[in-house]
Amino acid sequence: MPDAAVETRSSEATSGGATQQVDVAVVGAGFAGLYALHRLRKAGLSVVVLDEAEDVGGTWYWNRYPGARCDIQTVDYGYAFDPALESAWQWSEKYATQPEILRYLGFVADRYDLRRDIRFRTRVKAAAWDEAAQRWQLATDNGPRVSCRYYVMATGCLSAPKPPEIDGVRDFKGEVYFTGRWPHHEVNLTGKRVAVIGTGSSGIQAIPIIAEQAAHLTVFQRTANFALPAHNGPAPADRIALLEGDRAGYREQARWSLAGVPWPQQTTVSWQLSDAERRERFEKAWAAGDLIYTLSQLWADLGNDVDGNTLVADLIREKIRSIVTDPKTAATLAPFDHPFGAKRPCLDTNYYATYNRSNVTLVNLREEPIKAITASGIATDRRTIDLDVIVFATGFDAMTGAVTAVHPITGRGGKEISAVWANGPQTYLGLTVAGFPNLFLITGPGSPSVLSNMAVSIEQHVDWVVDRLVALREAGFTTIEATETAQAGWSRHLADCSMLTLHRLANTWYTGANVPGKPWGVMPYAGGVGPYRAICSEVVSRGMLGFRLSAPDAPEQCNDGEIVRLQPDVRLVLNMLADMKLPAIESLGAEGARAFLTMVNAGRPAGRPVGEIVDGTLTGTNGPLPYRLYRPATQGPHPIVVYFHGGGWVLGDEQSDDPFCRDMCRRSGMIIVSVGYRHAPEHRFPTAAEDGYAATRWIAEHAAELGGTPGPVLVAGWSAGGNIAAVTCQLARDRGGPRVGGQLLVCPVTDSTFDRPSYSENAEGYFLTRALMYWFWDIYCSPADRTDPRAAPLRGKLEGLPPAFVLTCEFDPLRDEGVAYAEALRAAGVPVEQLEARGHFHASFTMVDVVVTGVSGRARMAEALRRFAGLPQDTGQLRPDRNPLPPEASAAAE
Ligand code: NA7
Repeated sequence: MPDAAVETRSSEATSGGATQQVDVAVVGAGFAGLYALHRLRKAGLSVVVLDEAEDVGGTWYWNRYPGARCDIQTVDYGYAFDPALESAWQWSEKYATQPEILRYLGFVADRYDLRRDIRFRTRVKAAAWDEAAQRWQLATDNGPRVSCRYYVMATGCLSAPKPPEIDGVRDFKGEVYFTGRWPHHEVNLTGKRVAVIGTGSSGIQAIPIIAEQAAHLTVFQRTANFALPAHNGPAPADRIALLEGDRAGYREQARWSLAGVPWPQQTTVSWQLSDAERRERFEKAWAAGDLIYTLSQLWADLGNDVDGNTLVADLIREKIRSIVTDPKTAATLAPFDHPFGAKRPCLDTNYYATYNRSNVTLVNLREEPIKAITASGIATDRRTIDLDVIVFATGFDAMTGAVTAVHPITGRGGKEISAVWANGPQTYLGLTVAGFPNLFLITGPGSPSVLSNMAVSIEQHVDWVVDRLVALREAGFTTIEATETAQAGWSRHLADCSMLTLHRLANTWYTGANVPGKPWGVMPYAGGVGPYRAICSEVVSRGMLGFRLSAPDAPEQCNDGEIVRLQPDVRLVLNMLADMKLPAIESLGAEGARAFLTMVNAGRPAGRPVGEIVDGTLTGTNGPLPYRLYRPATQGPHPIVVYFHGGGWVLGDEQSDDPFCRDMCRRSGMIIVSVGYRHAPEHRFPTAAEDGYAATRWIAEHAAELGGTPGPVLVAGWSAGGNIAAVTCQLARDRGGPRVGGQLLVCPVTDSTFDRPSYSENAEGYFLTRALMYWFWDIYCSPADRTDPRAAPLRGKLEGLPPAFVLTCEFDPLRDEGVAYAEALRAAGVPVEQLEARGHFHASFTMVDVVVTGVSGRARMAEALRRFAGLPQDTGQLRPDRNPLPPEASAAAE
């Protein structure tokens, strides 16, 4: 058996005395390294590629286990930089086998005459930045050392196999194989007793084939994984027709898509579909046999919401039960501890049906862990299984292993990258690392990489890097290095992006959780291929933002800063609004602005279902006011929250914050009564404030009729509605009731001056503009009245008010007056919880259906409401995002 996880394969040849001098050294001759070589050469740079394999192929050179195939359709899985190459190569199947992919990469190497610059059978033993020479010096185990100006790690994300982590492997007298280092000679398993440990993609592809050969196969499963049938065969005619109809357009669409495959963005959410419609969509996806299609095309909330995800997970579990005949085995195979897609799902051929064979046994390691590997087999804590062969399909030290575990990389000041990354990888754009000048990572941690079609991401990375090297040369610079500021900003952006997905809810190699002791964090960029591409371009258009460029005898250029400070979905929303070139709301007049808001709201999907929605009328000071009541699905009576919508006292109505009211109702388990208070200019100050107070009093008095619990009501509001909620608390205190148990103020208007910094910093570009706020104030309230605490509650007496939760957003003109109100309340002895939401804008938290990254803030608001009402904290049943988030993920949204 091999001595360790990795088969010994390189000879320790002596290094030659000479040093090979090149502009660029690339490690790895797989998809990335080959394209890098081609582009760099075309750019007139001298290049050497180093690879310890005997030939090209990278990951596809080593992963030769039975059944190894790609799981992105071949129509999408290949180079797209040269249409002539595309026409010259014909894939034989929908999903190509490893030998065919290897042939393809060999074909590419021949076509562009790449092998002449590749040193095979050559492992880089160490790479060090030579400060004096401003070059990288590489020690190799075969042939001369290499000195290069630029060092490119094209080492792949899944190329460093992880050790077996099970005692006794060395004692086993039979054969041991690792899927990631499968021998190049034929492995004959016929008639043998074989074990496969691991049921990730590699195990799931290999198991059905091994079962056909082995006398008996025992599969050791630690985590049941989701697998979909590949339905391999000829490439689907519709995709081929799409590609051939407009090849350039198809490829371009892939480049700007979310996952690197040109599927449109799904906008229908699960609750807009009936059970039958969802099933129909699911069956279509099951028949299509396509991971990206299934992950992206069923319904929009599948990938970012646990409830939306559970709907598809249940349907897959149903399929598993229908295929596997033994109910206990079916139950063991049904994934239960992570959302579908949170861990990389697999594409299989006959995987589940394999367990119906009489020569296959499934061992559930969650019930009977392996005690040790012995000389004759595997001992669990219940039995001993005699074996001839053990196959480890236990995966990789993904994303970082290919950089840190391959050879020491020493940057500025003698710092090693493995030490710098001790608490998790730090990169800028996933492409560069501060302190490591002229080092580039292709599909490194922090890039879309494994959450995308690698072929598309690799081309984008290589193009970006080579274009930068050419630009550097033209500008006379020789060194490029990311700044610490840019890198720290990128780490925050990565964590923000991870809130768009459910990857944080699974123990997976995406987060490092598969390697004992590895720091936790979603490593790939989850914001999507298209947005990532746009960001990389923006770095360039903003003068190489976040990079330090230098040359021995030239002044340094450093345009420092963070490329993305907004939350990723906020960025998309604001970009979309900017692209629409809408007229300024204040230019439309009150009626026009109202019509505009109605039109926008009509285009949004209906909010999530709640137990019941009742429209009614309450009695205000001068007559009836409409309200809309949202009742939870749980047994009442429930505490009541009186809610005031946003809209600058001019726009909106009791229905306009519908998605937010539904969300708060579901999360808090309380009745939300949204009040249709009167608006300016028809009803100027203090009508809205007085209506708010009167409505609260009426609702408190009629709580029992509304299904509410007796006792204090709570108030809540967003923007101008936050102003009304705050004012209502003051009026209720001063006018002898009703009793208010707490106030939730979301981006509230609290003052009537415009000189706080947020009014200038966020004056425009973030949806709520300074000009719009001026307009609202002018319509609502004459200057003489603006010091009245009913207009500017910050100017009122704050002692004796109910506890508050105050949420402010970084990119909101109202930010600082919200913060000021929270501070003033606290100074007045009022208990205050404050959330200053980083990267968010004025509408982030009410745009429930669009701004997914607001989820943890909304969960905290609901918790505050429950606390105000004296309810026990959420037991996990009320929240749509009810899986516990790792603390890092919760913190990320703030
Ligand atoms: P994966 O997806 O990391 O799968 C590895 C499997 O091995 C997985 O089921 C692991 O269980 C299991 N495993 C890992 N270590 C152990 C130990 N010590 N004991 C028992 N079981 C273990 O790697 P693959 O090679 O299958 O696929 C990698 C990617 O390549 C794939 O996602 C595609 O993108 C292509 P766990 O889930 O960690 O409990």
